[in-house]
Amino acid sequence: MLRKVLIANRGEIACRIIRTCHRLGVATVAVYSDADRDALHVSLAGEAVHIGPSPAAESYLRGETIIQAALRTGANAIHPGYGFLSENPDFADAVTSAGIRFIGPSSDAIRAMGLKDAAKALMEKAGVPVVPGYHGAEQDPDFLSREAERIGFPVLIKARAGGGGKGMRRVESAADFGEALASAQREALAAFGDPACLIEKYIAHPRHIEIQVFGDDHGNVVHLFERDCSLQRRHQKVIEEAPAPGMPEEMRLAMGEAAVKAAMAISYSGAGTIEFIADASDGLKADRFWFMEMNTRLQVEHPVTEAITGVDLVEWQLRVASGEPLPRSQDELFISGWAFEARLYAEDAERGFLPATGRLAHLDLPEELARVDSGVRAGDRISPFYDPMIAKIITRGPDRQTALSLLSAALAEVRATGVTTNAAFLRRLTIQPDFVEGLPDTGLIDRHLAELTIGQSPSREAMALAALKLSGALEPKSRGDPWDRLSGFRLWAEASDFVELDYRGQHVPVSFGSIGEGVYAATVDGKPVDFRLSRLDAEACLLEAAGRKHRVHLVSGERDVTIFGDGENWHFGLIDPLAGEDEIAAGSDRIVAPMPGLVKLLRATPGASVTKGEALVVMEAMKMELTLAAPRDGTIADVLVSQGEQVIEGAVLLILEPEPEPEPAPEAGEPKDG
Ligand code: MV4
Repeated sequence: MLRKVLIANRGEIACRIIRTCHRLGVATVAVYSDADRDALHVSLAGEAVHIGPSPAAESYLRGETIIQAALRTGANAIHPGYGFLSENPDFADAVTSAGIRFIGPSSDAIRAMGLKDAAKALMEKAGVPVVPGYHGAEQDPDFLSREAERIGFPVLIKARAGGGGKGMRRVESAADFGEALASAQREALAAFGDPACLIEKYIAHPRHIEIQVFGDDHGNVVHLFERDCSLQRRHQKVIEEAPAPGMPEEMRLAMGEAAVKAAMAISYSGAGTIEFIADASDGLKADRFWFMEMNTRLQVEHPVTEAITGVDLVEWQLRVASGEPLPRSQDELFISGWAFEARLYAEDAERGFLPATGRLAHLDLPEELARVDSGVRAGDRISPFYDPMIAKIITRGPDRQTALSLLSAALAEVRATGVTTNAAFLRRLTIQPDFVEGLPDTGLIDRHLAELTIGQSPSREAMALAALKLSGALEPKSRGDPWDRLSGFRLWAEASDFVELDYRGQHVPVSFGSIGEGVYAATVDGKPVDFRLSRLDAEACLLEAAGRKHRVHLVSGERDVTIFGDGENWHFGLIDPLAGEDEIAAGSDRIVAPMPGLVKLLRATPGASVTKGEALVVMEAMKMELTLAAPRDGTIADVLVSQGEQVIEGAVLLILEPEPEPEPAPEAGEPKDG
């Protein structure tokens, strides 16, 4: 077995790999950048080596630095995870040349699958079904146009170096072909430095179905069935599942066989995925799937395969890398049950899935209902340097409906504050009727975007509850009812209290009081509500309103509270009754973001003196750069953002010390500081 493994990655995948290593008694070495000094993967590993500044290009992509770290710590293998250097054949070669095992396929296998046209030609030769099309090197427009005619319209033009949909053009008729080709080639050249394109028959109702394969160094290859990744948005996978709904057994056999053939053709060793596109216009059919590409790494969504097969794929990677044969033969592999994975991201679905950054003040993940693969914990920062994934939530059940209900329940238990997440968006997806029916498709999210991204508004009862919490009315007191200082003996008139809430920039006046044991009456924005409240634990209570009980959680900061209930969450701030006047007086004391965007440069530290017009912040918003300057001479009192942070419109970025009272003019002739 491998003695010590260096994990050339970060986040959840580094943590996930470390856990399997430790279970098998293999020592681990983590690597980390400046931003990851206190990251979870660093604290889990046996030892850790600093490899450079925060940008990936200066740390996690520095192959030589990482190899040096392995040599220095005596690691005899490197696991690349996914992304970063995982599919870089030169890195695989450099690792091997340094006398270290690369936990992955040979560099030849990585190279063979790197260029999409060459990979397709190779697969076609190996007898794997490939989408009808032209995958050759000839790029003459007239020639390609004739090829398009031969294939039959509509066709899809794709960049040979592409992926992720860049440089793709659908062409309906011969008349449009020339222009579409020229534009695809320009885009491909700009994006990949390679203008070459291939032409394919256009599949109008595609499903993305991929097969997990595994090879060893003894010529064995098996497959571990399929994953359906059709639920995507802008080529980003959102929820994956295994097996694929509606897949006939005959098609499963044919796809598995094709995938094994593909891996055999390149003597594949280790974990890999063969990505197929299936035409689902008439249901899934055994003769309507085609090879798209091969990913020569462990994938993000590998846990759904683990959930239905009972195999630890990282364990298999380690065993195969140490020269062992595959632990199981094809006859010993079965699908058992159904599994889903949802990708929990720091992003704001309602604002066009804008990545969110900041400090995760509070983080509860549903460990009892699901397998949770995460690389962060409460208190960590989601930085702009890396993928903003918070966790993968994986559920398994005996059947699809059970696994999906579990996913829905698990997502409703996600409670994060400080950073906006897509948890509510994901949960709405789990109850979307077409998806529940087992009809995932690549266009589903876009077709239902509004209903999936726009959340329910908070009920008036929820607003009243927020007001109670923010006023301190729910805090335990040393005497009387420990839960509620307002309950019991006081009369409504006496107990009445008032706060003004901030909900998404709107001011909501709330007055409230207790009219009995756990019974409240309130006026929210002028409208009366009444409700009952009973406490469940430190954070949770039951809110009974209009004859229905809702389990809600309250997570509060110093002057704000987030209410989690019904799978949704709402954030409320407390408006300081004096702030209005302050704000006017302090108008020129604050530097505010004029639009949502990224803080690219920050030239301000508390205590520094600034002069009027001095550039303090550079923001990037909608591809434009915007410089925010000091509105007057003064001293910086507070810096409320950090470089790389994403901010909303109106966010206060910097505060200046209040302007001093005018001082008497200095005497003439008094020396002045330069
Ligand atoms: C296609 C296609 C239709 N016809 N190829 C998108 C990214 C790349 N990996 C392959 N993609 C597609 N290739 C042919 N010949 C439609 C897509 C496609 C897609 C595929 C899988 C999952 C989601 C998708 C979303 C849009 C387009």
